[in-house]
Amino acid sequence: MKKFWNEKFETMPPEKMRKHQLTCLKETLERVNEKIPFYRDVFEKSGVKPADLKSLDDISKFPFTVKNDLRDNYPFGLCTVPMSELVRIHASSGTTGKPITGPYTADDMQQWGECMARAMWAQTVRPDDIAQNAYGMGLFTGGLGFLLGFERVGCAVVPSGSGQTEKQILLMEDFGTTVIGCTPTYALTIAERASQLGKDLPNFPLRAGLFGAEPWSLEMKQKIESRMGIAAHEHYGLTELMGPGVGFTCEAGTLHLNEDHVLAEVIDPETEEPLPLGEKGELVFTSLQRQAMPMIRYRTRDITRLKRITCACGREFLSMEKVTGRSDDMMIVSGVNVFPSQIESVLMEFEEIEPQYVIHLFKKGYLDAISVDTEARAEYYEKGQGFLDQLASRVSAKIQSVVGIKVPVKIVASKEIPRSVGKARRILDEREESK
Ligand code: DLL
Repeated sequence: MKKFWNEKFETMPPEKMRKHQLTCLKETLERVNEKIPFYRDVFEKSGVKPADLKSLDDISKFPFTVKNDLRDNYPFGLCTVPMSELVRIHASSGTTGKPITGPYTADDMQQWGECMARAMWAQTVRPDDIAQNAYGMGLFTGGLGFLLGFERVGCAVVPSGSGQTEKQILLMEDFGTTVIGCTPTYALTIAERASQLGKDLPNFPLRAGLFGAEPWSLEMKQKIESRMGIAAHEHYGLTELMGPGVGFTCEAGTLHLNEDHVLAEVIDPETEEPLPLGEKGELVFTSLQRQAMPMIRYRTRDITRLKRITCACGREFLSMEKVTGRSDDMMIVSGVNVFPSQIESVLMEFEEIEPQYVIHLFKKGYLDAISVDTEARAEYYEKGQGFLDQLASRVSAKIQSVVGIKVPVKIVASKEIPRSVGKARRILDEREESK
């Protein structure tokens, strides 16, 4: 059995990869400049033209693209091809305004399937697997992106979609599902329902989970692994780039980027200056092969660092640290920057706490303040309110020691926090109401 899905690209030495990236980048810049008035205008305003790109580092001379540019050019203003060449259009819902469109040509679909198959192969998915695809099927890129990858690898896909949790468990048991794909929070929802139904997931044939689409801490990963009795693998991606398929963890647990398809940079979100490898900042991507809607220096708002390591898996692809949060999820509380992922890591350390939480963000005078609601594991409620209050203050003290500020914690009733079938909504922004 082959070790890599695409050995040539996955193990390409960095120097050779850079040459490949440069060729693709030049071609992409020329194409967007010729076909898309938006790019032509912003390049002109910044005083650059595609011919100025002599080396990969010259990308820093080009302007960024941000979500609002996609909204302003909604729905197809950033497309380089006529509508007749599109074969699929996805969209991300977002929380405000119009969606972000993700159009694909037939070639883009090929590329997407290739990127997904590489990831799945690295994550031990093989043709004899029965793969339950519990990502949302529809406009969201998760479901249909995973379908494409599973089919490319050649496994039997069960397109269950998200939701109908009891049905998911029944299918897993009856079909002998070996691999599941869904968001990490949905995995927890499934595990919880299974245990309520008296079903012992670790004794099912299920052995691997392909999780992504939202931040999740390492502690949450361990919880999922033990509750489901599986190895959890990670997928990273975004609608603007192709959906899932941008980054994936290998057998050694490193998150690699499909570097022949995306050029990654990390910038300081304040100064917008590129940061050296290893420094933490905002991830910026440029599409290298995308036909329908290539992105130039797209600011993801995701916070991470990039690293060039020698990975035990043999892949040469650049690696990226787990995304700990989005800059727009960062809360500033009493002058301290707080990410939901920090709170999550603390909560998950407590054996008594159920991996469910929401953060209330509200106004206290002129300042932003937060409080956390979480649940105890079912059996601890029997110990009475005194125990729960004491547990809440222990959690609060631990958060203070990690984050540096006092955050009130409340242990709410069991199952009070809404369970998610897709991406969890962790922050409840109540600042308008509390003014
Ligand atoms: O979430 C694509 C996807 C589907 C990725 C399935 C993985 C699996 P969007 O809905 O456009 O696309 O959301 C993209 O989700 O900018 C990150 O903030 C977040 N995100 C995605 N994967 C991860 C991850 C899909 N593994 C946005 N860790 C991205 C942390 C993630 N955040």
